[in-house]
Amino acid sequence: MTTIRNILILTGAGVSAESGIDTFRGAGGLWEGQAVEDVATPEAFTRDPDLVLRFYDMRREAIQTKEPNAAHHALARLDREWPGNLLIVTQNVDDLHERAGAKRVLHMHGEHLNAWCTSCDVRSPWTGPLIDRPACPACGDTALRPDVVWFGEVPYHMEEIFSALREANLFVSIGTSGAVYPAAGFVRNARDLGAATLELNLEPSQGSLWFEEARHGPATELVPAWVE
Ligand code: BV8
Repeated sequence: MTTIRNILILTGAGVSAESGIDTFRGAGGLWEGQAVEDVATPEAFTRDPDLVLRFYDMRREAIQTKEPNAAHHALARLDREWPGNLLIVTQNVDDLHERAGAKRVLHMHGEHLNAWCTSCDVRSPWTGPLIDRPACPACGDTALRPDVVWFGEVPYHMEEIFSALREANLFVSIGTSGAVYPAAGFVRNARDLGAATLELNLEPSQGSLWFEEARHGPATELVPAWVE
């Protein structure tokens, strides 16, 4: 049994569900009846920028009223106390991992609380709406978009993520449906590279079969129990 030194944790919308942030594909659906591929794409932004900006304005405002839950706090504690390498790769664009105190966090799909200027390419912290086309803090142009990775765009931090996958002895996937790549393929990369694999999710994900172990239930129960 390899000693667990390096842990790679992948989180998805399910880790924030109990904080009141809707998941993408759960019942009730986050996407206001829109197909996610119709809103989270550069084509949608070109076709109907107001629709996309309003959608992200609504979500950016909503997350600022939400609090981290017991799963975020347990992961932050693990991050503080774990002596080996530990990396939380989140698909989420909320900041609940950080607000729970986690430090070693990478947002592979971007962050709601940043705006990205398509004119000067600078990303700036942003909490307000973008629908009124505010001026970029860096260059003054009115060319800000959500700093979020849409379908067809390249996820952030892939180099760092793959080098953490190569080092990992344990890969834990928490609260994700395994519907979106390349994140959904990480469990296979981890296995091929010799890591142990664990899924903590409300129900079996699309990738469940690839995990050596899978525990099903709410993250606020499963994650603190696993961290203990
Ligand atoms: C890329 C934006 C190239 C942010 C998102 C065909 C085959 C394979 C791939 C593709 C293909 N066709 C197209 C692709 C590529 C595409 C893709 O995967 N499409 C899918 C639809 C097939 N991927 C891309 O375009 C990506 N880019 O591939 O570039 C590349 C590749 C490698 C290296 C370099 C370049 C970019 C994808 C990013 C898209 N952006 N969001 C935003 O608006 O928020 S995706 C969106 O869905 C989220 O960001 C998230 O990442 C993703 C998955 O959602 P989940 O987080 O899993 O949430 P979901 O609701 O689905 O599931 C929640 C889970 O939680 C459920 O299982 C539920 O049971 C569980 N749960 C619920 N409550 C709880 C719970 N668990 C525990 N406790 C609870 N209480």
